[in-house]
Amino acid sequence: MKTLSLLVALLFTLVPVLGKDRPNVLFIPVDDLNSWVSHLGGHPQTKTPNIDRLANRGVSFTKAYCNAPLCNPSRVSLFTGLLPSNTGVYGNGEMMREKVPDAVTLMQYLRSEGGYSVKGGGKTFHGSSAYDPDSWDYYNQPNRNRRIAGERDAYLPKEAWAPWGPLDVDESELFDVKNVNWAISELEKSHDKPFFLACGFTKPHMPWYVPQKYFDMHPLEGIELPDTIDNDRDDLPAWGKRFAREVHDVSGARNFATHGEDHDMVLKHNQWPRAVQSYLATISFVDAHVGRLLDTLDKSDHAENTIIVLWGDHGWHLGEKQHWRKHALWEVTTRTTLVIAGSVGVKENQLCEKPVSLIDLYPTILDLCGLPSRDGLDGQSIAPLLKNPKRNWERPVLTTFGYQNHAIRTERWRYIRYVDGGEELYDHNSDPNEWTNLAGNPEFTDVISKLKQTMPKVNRK
Ligand SMILES: [Ca+2]
Repeated sequence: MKTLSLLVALLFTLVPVLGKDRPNVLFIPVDDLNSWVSHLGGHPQTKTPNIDRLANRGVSFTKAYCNAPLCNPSRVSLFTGLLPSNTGVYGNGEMMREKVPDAVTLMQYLRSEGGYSVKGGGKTFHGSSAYDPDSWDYYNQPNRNRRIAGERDAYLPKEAWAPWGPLDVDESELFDVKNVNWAISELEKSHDKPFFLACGFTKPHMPWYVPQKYFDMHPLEGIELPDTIDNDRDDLPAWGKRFAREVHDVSGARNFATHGEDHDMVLKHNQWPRAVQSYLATISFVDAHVGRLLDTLDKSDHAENTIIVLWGDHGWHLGEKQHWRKHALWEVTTRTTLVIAGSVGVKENQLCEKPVSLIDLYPTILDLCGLPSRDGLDGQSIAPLLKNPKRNWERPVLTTFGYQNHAIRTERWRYIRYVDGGEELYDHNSDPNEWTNLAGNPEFTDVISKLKQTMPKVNRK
């Protein structure tokens, strides 16, 4: 009798993580979203009430970093659970299945081991990898309406780099809105299996063309510019200067602003406030449609049993270090937004200040879904931080950009080492903007040699 009651008790313990009772996952990748969400304070004028209310329901990470500061390597790394130094995917040109043909993506694992239905739409992987047939049961890719083209300010001369401005269009015509509409239709259905639903936003990636109402939320007058100093690049080693100057696509350096450096062009045509306004407007556009997803989920049958994970794929500069876009290894390039909510036992309304990485998402989701951990993943589940955001957590975070260029971030330090041996060291206790490179200072030799030990020993070509 005693054995029987033990068996019954054991069954009840196991039931919540079996089959249909596993939690669903609503996965929200946001392209090129840095830390400019209101509750992280990345910019004082950003308005993201919906991402903030998601954060109120869970844990938001103040030190969340990408695995690579570029779409394709960042996403391949996240979805395979392998660091760029192990995938060999460093740029936007490499195909995931050519580099790591046997990788088992997060979606494949959820389907085979957890019985999940796995559907995605919009921008999840970069480019054609989105259609990776092994990764999805269904993929939604709305038509892009090529007739919708934004118009930059009419007074600008032809050579000005300024892909931003208000759009005169019904927003239901926009790609991200169409994709959210599809994800909403999925959330409104009942499902006979647990689901993993990825609804990936293509914004706030450039161009920053969104309807006027989002620009109206951020009046141009009084727009605050990021903190910068004029000579910030002087103490960078050669590769740091190169990353600051050029858009470096690993397959070959190139500068999108063909008539000069991005920052010079922005200054020349007085576009800095306009650019900041446009990025803020585009973030508010995304936030509004994240709100529609959350509203739908709240009203659905899945409200109580769905984990929500919202993440940006890397950071973005708007003039810090006189740099624009991503493609570098600094705080602003590598830091992103990461919010996890909706799982049983996750603390509500918490900011976690421990450094974490997008490489940790794969094992974390397995953990939250009650699946066995998988051997060979490079990340580590951060579920313990979701339950206790202040617990001890000393795990240096690695970001890689191109072959053998790495940055290590701990709670206090950022250490960068480039392929030619060039180094940068920043002390975030005294220099949160990373204005002073301490790498040449003998006082910090020991700090550097300790941080250096955490760099990858193997770098796949
Ligand atoms: Ca500097």
